[in-house]
Amino acid sequence: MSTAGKIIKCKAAVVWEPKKPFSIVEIEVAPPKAHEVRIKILASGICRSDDHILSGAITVKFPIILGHEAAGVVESVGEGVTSVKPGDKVIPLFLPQCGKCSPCIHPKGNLCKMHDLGIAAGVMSDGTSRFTYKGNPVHNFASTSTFTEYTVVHESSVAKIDAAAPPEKVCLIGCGFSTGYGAAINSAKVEPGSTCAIFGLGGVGLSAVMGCKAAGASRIIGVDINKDKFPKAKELGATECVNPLDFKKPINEVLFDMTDGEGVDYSLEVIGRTDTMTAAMTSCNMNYGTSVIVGVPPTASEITFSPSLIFTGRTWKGSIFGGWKSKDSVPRLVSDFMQKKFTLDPLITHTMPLDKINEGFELLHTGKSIRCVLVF
Ligand code: PAD
Ligand code: ZN
Ligand code: ZN
Repeated sequence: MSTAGKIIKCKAAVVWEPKKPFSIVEIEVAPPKAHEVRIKILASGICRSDDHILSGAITVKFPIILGHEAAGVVESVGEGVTSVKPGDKVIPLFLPQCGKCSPCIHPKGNLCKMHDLGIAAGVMSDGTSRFTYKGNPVHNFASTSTFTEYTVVHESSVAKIDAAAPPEKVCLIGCGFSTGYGAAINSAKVEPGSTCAIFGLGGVGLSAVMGCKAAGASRIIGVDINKDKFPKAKELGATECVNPLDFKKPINEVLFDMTDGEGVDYSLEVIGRTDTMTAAMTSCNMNYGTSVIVGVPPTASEITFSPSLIFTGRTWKGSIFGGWKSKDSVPRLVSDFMQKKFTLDPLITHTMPLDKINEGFELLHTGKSIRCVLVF
C-alpha cells in the first residue's frame, strides 16, 4: 500500500537537550510539501558535527533529529519536484544547491543561500517542521536529519545517485569523505610534490589525507593526539605522523623543524578547535603557505592572532563540504567511487542498527571509531 500523501509513523533518534543521550522513539513524518522530498533512509554515518550539537559546542534548537551523512531511497515527492522521483537512490545534502542564488551561480561558490548551517533554524522553508513527536514539533538538522527511518528535505538538498551504489558505504559521500577530500583538492588546491600537514585524523581528516595523496603531494604529515589513528593514516597516504603530546615545543615549531625551517605548503585543520586552527596556520610557509579550516568552529568562538602572520603572504581560508557544489558533485563522486577511483572501506570501522546509536557515539568519544555507520 502506498504511503504517498500520508503521515508515516517511524523510528527516530531524538535529542531533547544537550549532553543527553539519544532516545529512540516513534515519530510522525508529514508528507512532503511543494518542492520537498520524503526519503526512506538506508544508512547514516556518525560525524563529529553531530556530536558538536550533543556536546553543546554548536547551538541549535531542541528537540532535534541529528544526522546528515546518509543514503536512502525516495519514498514520495511534493508538487513541482523534477530532479528525483519515488524509488530513486539518493544522498541528502547538508549543504544544498538551489542553483539560483549568487554562490550557486558563481563558479567559485558553493555555500548556497538555502543552507541552515550556523543559523540552525531547524525548520523547512515555510517555517514549520515535518517531524512531530506525540503531535509536538521536532526540529530538523542541517537541512537533512538522517537519524530517522524517514526524513523530508527540500529538493535542493537531495541528489540522485547510481542505483547500484551501496548505501552503507556511499553515505560517507554525503559528508565526511567529500568534505576532507575536497578540502585538499578544491580548497587548498594541493599541488604535486608539495608537503601537507593534516591536523586531526578522524573520518574527515583521513579523507583529506586521501585528497592530498590524489593531488600528488610528496609529504603528508598527519597530526593527532591519538596515536591509534596513525596506522590507518599511513595506509591511506600519510608519509609521517606526529603526536603533539610527544613534544615540549609547540606543534607548529615541530613542523618547521621537520621541513628545514620552511613550514608546510598546505595545512588543513580537521578538528574544530581554535588553538589547532591557529597552530595549523602558523605551521605553513610564511610566504606562500595555505591553511584551510575544515573543523567546525564552536559557536561564538574567536581567534586573536598577529596580522603579521598573514601579512607575509600566507593564505588562511575555510572550506564547507570540501568546496563542492553539492547537487552537481555528489552523483559524480558516487560514480567515481563505483569506478574504484577511491575507496571508502578503510574509513568504515563499525556498522550497527539505529537502536545502538548511543554506542556509536561512545565509540567516537573514546577515539575507537573512524566512521560508525548506522544501517536501517
Ligand atoms: P573526529 O572526531 O573523528 O576526528 C577528529 C580527530 O582530531 C580525532 O582523531 C582526534 O583524536 C583529533 N584531535 C582532537 N583534538 C586534537 C588536538 N588538540 N590536536 C590534534 N588532534 C586532535 O571528527 P571528524 O573527522 O568527523 O570531523 C572533524 C572536524 O571536521 C569536526 O570539527 C567536524 O565537525 C568537522 C566537519 N566539517 C565539515 C565542513 O563542511 N567543514 C564537514 C564535516 C565535518
Ligand atoms: Zn558531517
Ligand atoms: Zn543556492
